Amino acid sequence: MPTNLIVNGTFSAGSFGWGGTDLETNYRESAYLGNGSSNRVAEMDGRSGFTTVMEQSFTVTGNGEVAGTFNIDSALRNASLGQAGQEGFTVEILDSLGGVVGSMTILPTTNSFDTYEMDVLFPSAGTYTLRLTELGPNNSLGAIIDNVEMLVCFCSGTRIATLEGDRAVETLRVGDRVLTQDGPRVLRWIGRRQVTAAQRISNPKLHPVLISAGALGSGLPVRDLRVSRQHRMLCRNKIVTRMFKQPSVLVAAIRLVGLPGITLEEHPQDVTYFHLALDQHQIIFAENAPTESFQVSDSSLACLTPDAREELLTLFPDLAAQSMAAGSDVCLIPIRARQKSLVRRLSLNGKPVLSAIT
Ligand SMILES: [Ca+2]
Ligand SMILES: [Ca+2]
Ligand SMILES: [Ca+2]
Repeated sequence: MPTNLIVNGTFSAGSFGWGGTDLETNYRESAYLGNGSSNRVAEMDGRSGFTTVMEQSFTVTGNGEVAGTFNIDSALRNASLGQAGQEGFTVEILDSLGGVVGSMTILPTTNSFDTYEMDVLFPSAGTYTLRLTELGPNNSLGAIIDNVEMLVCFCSGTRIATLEGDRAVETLRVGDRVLTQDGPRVLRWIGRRQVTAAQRISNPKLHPVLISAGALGSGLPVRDLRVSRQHRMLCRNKIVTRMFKQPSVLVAAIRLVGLPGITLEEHPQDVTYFHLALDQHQIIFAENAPTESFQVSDSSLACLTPDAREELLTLFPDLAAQSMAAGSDVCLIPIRARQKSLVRRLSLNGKPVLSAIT
């Protein structure tokens, strides 16, 4: 499912998310096109004598090249004034050094919207800028734009270890056999929650924790891994053994933030969280890093949409009955203060979350 990296590309929130000069984003479509529509749009020629530039930066994540598609709707308000084909704007997609990775010129010819599209290949993850610059007679009459989108498919969805090898989480189906630390187990339920950029802006607790490749130690995870804040990762090292008298414990991802390479990812992009439930709470492997399967608990149920919660509890009463308590049979989950204490000690000693125990 493609993710739209542009914030407020519909202008329903005025100029929110947009920067540049001489922005004109507060009028309704009918003000320009006289068609009665109350849809909010922007004009690419605010004032005569001022060149309108509209831009916003966005972050592309993933490994290697990422393919995207840029879309924009545009019409020309003064198409009947003999300036059709002269008025318009340029579109540029720039990398952080100002290099152009994609560009096009749009000169609309009618006073109704057409959709313009451009393929963009991002050479690597990073911050990019979309810039629209006014072209043509600088007379405060110009192209109207709406529905600006930079769609990127993060096909590199989190890979989960299964009996058939690593598979992108979005391709998993109920009945597939997922590898756990106790061997293969049947996947009983998959929960999916799409969080939009707007929801993330209004509730920062919806931001994922980004665990960069290798940040846990022992080369894990093998690629960047994003998990929800309360999703727990396995910690296995000598400090764990010393503190808990057992080799491994589960710690919520949010508590690991601040360790090298583990950050809260605050870019407002759409994100989809997946929950994989087996017959029991288990340790599974995401990008080869040991992590927990979905555990039915009050806090995990709170993360689900009401529909998903009802589905889970209705279809799988056993799962629901299994572990409403905070505990788990598979691995110790320390109380919050002890998790914090563990992470503090790892940080002070410069020790990774995962290390070989000899
Ligand atoms: Ca709009
Ligand atoms: Ca202008
Ligand atoms: Ca103009």
